[in-house]
Amino acid sequence: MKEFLTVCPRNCYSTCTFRVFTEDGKVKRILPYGDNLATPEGPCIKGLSYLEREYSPERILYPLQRQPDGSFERIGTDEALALVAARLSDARGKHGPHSVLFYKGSGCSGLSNDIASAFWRQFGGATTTYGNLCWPAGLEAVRLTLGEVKHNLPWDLANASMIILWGKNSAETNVQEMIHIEKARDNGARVVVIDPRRTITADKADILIRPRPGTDAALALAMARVIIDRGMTDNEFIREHVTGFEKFKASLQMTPDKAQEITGIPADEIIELAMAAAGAGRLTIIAGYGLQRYTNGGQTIRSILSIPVITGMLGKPGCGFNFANLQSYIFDDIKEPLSYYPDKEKDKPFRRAISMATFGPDFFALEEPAIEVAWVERGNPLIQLPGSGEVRKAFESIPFKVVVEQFMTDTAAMADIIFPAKGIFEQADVVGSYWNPYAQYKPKVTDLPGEVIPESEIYWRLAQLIGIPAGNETGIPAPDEYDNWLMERISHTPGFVREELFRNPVIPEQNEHPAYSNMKFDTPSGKIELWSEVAARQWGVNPLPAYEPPDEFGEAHLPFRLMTPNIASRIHSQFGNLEAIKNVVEEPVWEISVADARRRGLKSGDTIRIFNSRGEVTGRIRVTARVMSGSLVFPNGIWLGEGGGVNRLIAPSETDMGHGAAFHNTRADIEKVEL
Ligand SMILES: Nc1nc2c(c(=O)[nH]1)N[C@H]1C(S)=C(S)[C@@H](COP(=O)(O)OP(=O)(O)OC[C@H]3O[C@@H](n4cnc5c(=O)[nH]c(N)nc54)[C@H](O)[C@@H]3O)O[C@H]1N2
Ligand SMILES: Nc1nc2c(c(=O)[nH]1)N[C@H]1C(S)=C(S)[C@@H](COP(=O)(O)OP(=O)(O)OC[C@H]3O[C@@H](n4cnc5c(=O)[nH]c(N)nc54)[C@H](O)[C@@H]3O)O[C@H]1N2
Ligand SMILES: [Mo]
Repeated sequence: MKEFLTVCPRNCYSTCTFRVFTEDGKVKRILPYGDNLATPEGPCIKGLSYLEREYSPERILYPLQRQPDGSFERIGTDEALALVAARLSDARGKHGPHSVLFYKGSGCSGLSNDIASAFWRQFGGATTTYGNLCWPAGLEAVRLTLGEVKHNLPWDLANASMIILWGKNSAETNVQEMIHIEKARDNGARVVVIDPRRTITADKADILIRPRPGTDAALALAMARVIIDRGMTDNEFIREHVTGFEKFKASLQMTPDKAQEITGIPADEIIELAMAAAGAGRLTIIAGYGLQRYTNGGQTIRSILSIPVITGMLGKPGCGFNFANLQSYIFDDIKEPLSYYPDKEKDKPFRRAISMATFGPDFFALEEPAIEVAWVERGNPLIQLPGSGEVRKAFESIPFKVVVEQFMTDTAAMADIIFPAKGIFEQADVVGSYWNPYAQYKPKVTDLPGEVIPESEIYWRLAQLIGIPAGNETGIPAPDEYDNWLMERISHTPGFVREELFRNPVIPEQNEHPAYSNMKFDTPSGKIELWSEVAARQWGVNPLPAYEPPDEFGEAHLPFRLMTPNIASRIHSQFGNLEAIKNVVEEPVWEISVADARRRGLKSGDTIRIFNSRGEVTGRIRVTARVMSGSLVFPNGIWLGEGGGVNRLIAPSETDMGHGAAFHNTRADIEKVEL
């Protein structure tokens, strides 16, 4: 057997390194790689399922063309490329390049994705999206406060004496982090989870605090007030490194009693938590992404971040604020956050952009030219975008759609032409991470099956057909230039040795650990900004961290709030179709609290209709004490055929900063369906 070291390119914190073994050109075995200190125990169940996924009979291996009756038929690659090239040329010739929509999701990371941007630039531009479904409110909040988004090495958690997992469910979404949290506990650390749900992460913690969804800023600000009132701040740290502290202090109207009213957490628990945090000595707060997908999400993150700031728990071992660590994003084009901003002036000649969070309404508000051709890759917008009813209508209205996919997703099912997408083992690439500190090389391990060609080659061949300048210089390398292109691409980046990258994961030289230990903050004042002029100017929010109740979108009268978290067995809409996964997980169900079930006369297994002004879905319920009264919980990413489609109920709306999607503000009511 031949052995390779590779990395999982899914959109996940862990970005696990693992060893793969091939025989006769097929991957036979996957084993952990202990020398990546962040992910020493190897991949999760999804990573192990690559053995099935890459060879799944459901994988699309040939280009497919939609037939008049809606079914798909295999079509030759040359023919498919010619058809698509003709539609693209025609749209561009008649209506300009902005009549083509380029939509990319987060399905596969790596430098090769740059080739898509290069192609569309050479095409003359396109209509694209800005913002992001995932994390931009929090990224922006950290950036406004600290200048850069980074944190200590994952294994430094073992040095913490207290860890607060604030709205993060690591046991499902970052399983590798639990290794380091367990070490901290062995060393005597206290672990607190703050989450409206009792997650499986909470099962492994010492304390669970369950605020009402969307109210964490009130909790954090009350804690800050307790810390200040009791004289537990680090005054020297504040004097040296923080701006706006006096204004912040003067603004703090949030007493523990008031926070109790808002969050539902008893005032004495708030006081106790605040004092434990300030007195911890080495406090690490790990903030997840669920709690920033609200209309107040950015301000929530700024409020929580005020706690390590006023207690001086930054820049030291065992301390910090872990939201994301972008220190392995060393390659210019994948660096945050530039691609997330609608830099309208700069981008004008290249593109017209609509917000991902409000895709449906933005799409229908587009002026001339209308969209003639859509190109979708690495994403499943029909399932993952909020307001998915409008998203469906938008796609239905587009005359010609191309989707590059591995499986027949709900989005692929709407395509006119499907190009089969490469698998994890089938093209070399370089992958960064937002948690794992290593930059990693992903080698080509197996040949491409069927008639699969990677996107890089699809673009190169289309460029030939359309008459777009292609080749290494234009960023659209020919297939036999691809490896050189990748090599060159990484050679210009300082901070790591290229040859070493081919051997093992590399922590770039410029990785700062502990993060912020040089006490340089890339903010306008050069200090940590509790008061941020930029926040007020750019996003129209209070320049100080503040609590705003979450917007109810005019549906405050509906009794339930929808929570649509991520689950261990899938990455959003991926993996759920595999036998390896189906064998170990139950069908997705709607979770409802014991109290609400009793009130509505419901029991586990009943079918309910979940509805609001935007639409309805139906599903079976599970009655559980893990969910708070007033919440309904259903995982995101479930395909329509599996009973998904929850994003139909979710209003297309942006977070307070960063152009994120406020998925979790949604309210709904339920009704029992008599079968
Ligand atoms: N297995 C698996 N791993 C994944 C993913 C996946 O789909 N599956 N997705 C990856 C991606 S793209 C992302 S963005 C991350 C997300 O990783 P996480 O941030 O851990 O995941 P979420 O499920 O979005 O949210 C975390 C928790 O926030 C809680 N929450 C919701 N609202 C509130 C609130 O108002 N206050 C508080 N305190 N908590 C709240 C939810 O109950 C949930 O348990 O995970 C990555 N890793
Ligand atoms: N209601 C609700 N909705 C949410 C969220 C939520 O919390 N609640 N979370 C949001 C978040 S955090 C995120 S990140 C988004 C994720 O939403 P998306 O970015 O759409 O991600 P996935 O659902 O993982 O779909 C990725 C697709 O890419 C395909 N793919 C994999 N590899 C390749 C490749 O190499 N090439 C091509 N062309 N395709 C490939 C996969 O088969 C899969 O169908 O969803 C968001 N949607
Ligand atoms: Mo995400």
